Amino acid sequence: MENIIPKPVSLEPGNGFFTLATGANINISPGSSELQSLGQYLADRLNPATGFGINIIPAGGALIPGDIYLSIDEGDPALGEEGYELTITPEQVTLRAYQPAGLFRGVQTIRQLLPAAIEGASPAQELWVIPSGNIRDYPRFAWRGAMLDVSRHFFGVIDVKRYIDLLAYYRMNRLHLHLSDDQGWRIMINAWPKLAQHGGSTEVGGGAGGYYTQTEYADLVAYAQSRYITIVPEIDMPSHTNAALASYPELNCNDIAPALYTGIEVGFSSLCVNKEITYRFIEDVVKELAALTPGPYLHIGGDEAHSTNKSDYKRFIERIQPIVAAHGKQMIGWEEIAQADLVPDTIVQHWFNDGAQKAASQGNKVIMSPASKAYLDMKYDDSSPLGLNWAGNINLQDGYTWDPVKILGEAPENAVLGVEAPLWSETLQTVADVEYMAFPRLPGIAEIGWSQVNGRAWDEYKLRLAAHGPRLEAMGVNFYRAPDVLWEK
Ligand code: NGO
Repeated sequence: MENIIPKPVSLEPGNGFFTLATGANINISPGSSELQSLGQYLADRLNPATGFGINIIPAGGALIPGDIYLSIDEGDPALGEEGYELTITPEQVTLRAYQPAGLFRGVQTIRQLLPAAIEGASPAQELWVIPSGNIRDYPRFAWRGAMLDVSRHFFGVIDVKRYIDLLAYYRMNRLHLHLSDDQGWRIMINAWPKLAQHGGSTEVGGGAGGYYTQTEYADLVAYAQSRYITIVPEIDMPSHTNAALASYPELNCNDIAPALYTGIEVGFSSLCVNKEITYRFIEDVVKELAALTPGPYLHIGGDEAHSTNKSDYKRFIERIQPIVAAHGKQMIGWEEIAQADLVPDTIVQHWFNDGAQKAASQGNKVIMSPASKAYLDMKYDDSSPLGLNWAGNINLQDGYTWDPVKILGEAPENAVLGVEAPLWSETLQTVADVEYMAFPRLPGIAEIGWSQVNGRAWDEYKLRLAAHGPRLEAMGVNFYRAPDVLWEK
């Protein structure tokens, strides 16, 4: 019971065990289609390894021994959107929440309380027991995210769905997709089809690249939604735009399209900020992307505009802000955007300078992704075969032992919306590469985002993490077996 990640707010062990056995059902109340899907999600996690064929039924009057109960009836509003209460007795497993999202987070805790073999893909010989006890749990921060760079190397729908499932297991709730950069444009925009067709046709190292059709993107969004994860799309501008500039000559100040780019330098490209067509282009892109994105956020990048002068940059950001708002979205940008005059609801993402601190002092909300702690693409140590090291190496302890509200200096703590772990893919070509860099650092970031700061310590966390080795193995995750953790077998 002690090995849950992220660590729950409160946990009281009880006496005895609940045993999941053949014939068990998942009872839902109310019997809505949303809870039916949620129950099915849990059954789909339990059925392969147990072979039980667990079904979903609407909860009746008397409690059935051996069953699991998921309920939002008379849920406690104090649990908030994502909190839950889990009671395990030898007779039943009862999960209650105020909202379905809370049930979904609690379902992850049920998974983690079962033996690690529950994550296996085929029936295993195991006694499927859950220790008795009570858990009451809710997140510290509203924003617990990961970012995947699908531009430097392209990752298809199946790969992204797998990443979504792993985020869900650690109760994260945002996936930021870095959909465009110098090396590739990864989403079809019908008004400007060459962005994807030409701008998406390669990647770092010269491989074939790729892009999501709008149908594929919508499928990803829906898949994430079924895991109560919000997709945050990013189109980077005015820099990191070579793929777009290469696709349409008119976006360049000199009307000449540059060649596609497959290296890893940053900051050399810029949209032509003094041409009106640039803003028509952005208007079209934002319009289509906003229509495809049910989540409230749209990220416009804004980082490292080294080839745009400061006053042009400022005017540019101030012109983009109302475009995003006009399409009903809340704008997010990397912290460089704090040089511009921001409207109060623009969110600023910290990575490497003091822009977020300035924005927070002015009343804007910030997301914390400090490069030296939260960048999953930094090497673990000098011997890491993948990754970059411009922000230093980040071993597991460095990646775990920081507090998002302590990074901002004098800025108010309540400005911090939460945390996000970016994974830039300059050096990552396959899902195995992605997993190797994300695991096991990502669960640490998930815990920083979810768990209360009191009671968190590396020495205790690393024991819990050790117990996740067999779970990650059962899921087939290619994780880095860091030598500072005594991985359980
Ligand atoms: C920087 C840069 C990205 C790189 C990344 C590599 C930001 C916000 N912009 O982070 O283009 O891929 O570092 O670590």
